[in-house]
Amino acid sequence: MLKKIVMATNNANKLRESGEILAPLGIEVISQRDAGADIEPEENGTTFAENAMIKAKAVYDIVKIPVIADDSGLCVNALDGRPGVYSARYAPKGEECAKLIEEMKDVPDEKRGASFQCVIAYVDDNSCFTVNGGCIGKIGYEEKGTNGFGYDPVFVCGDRTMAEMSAEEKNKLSHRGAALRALYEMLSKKG
Ligand code: ITT
Repeated sequence: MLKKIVMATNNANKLRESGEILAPLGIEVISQRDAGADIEPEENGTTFAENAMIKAKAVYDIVKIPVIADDSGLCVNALDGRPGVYSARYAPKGEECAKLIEEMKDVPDEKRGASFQCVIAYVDDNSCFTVNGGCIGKIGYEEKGTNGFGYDPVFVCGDRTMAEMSAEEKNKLSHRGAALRALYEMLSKKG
C-alpha cells in the first residue's frame, strides 16, 4: 500500500483537509508545488470527474509518482444543481456565500436542499480511476461560523453549518471525507 501521494491542487484548504483525512490511514499528502509541479491546468471539462482527471493527469505527467486531484462543488436543488462544476467561478472568492444567500432569498425552507459533491481522480503508472463522495444538507439564510472555506458558512448539515464544525467533525461528514475513504478502499484492494 502506498505511503505518499501528490495532490494536484492549488487550493490550500483542500490540501489541508485531504492530509487530515488520509494521515490516520497512513498516507502522507504532498502538495503539487512541493513535488515540483507549479501548474494550473485549464479545467475545461463539464463534469467533476472530467476536471478531476484533467488535473491529476497534468500533474502526474510532471511528477511521475501517484497523484490525486479533487474536483468538487455545491449542487443546489432549487437552482437545478448550480453552481455545481462551476462553484469556484460562481463569485469572486469570499463573496460566494453572500451571492448564494441573495439568489436563494425567496426559496422556502422545504426547497433549500443541496449537496456537496466531490470526485477524487487517482493516477499512477498503471492505473487511473475516480471515486465519489457526497454530503446532503440545506442552504442557510445567513452565514454562520468561521471554520472551513468556500460555501461552508451557508451549508447546514444537521443543526450547524460546516463552518461551525471543527475540522475533525467536518472531515467525518464531508463529501471529501467520503470520497477519500472510498479511495483508500480502492487502494487497499489494489495492494
Ligand atoms: P483546485 O482546482 O486547484 O483543486 P479549486 O478551488 O479551483 O482548486 P474546484 O475547481 O474543485 O477547486 O472548485 C471547488 C469549489 O467548490 C471551491 O472553490 C469551493 O468554492 C467549493 N467547495 C468545494 N469543497 C468545499 C468545501 O468542503 N467547503 C466549502 N466549499 C467547497
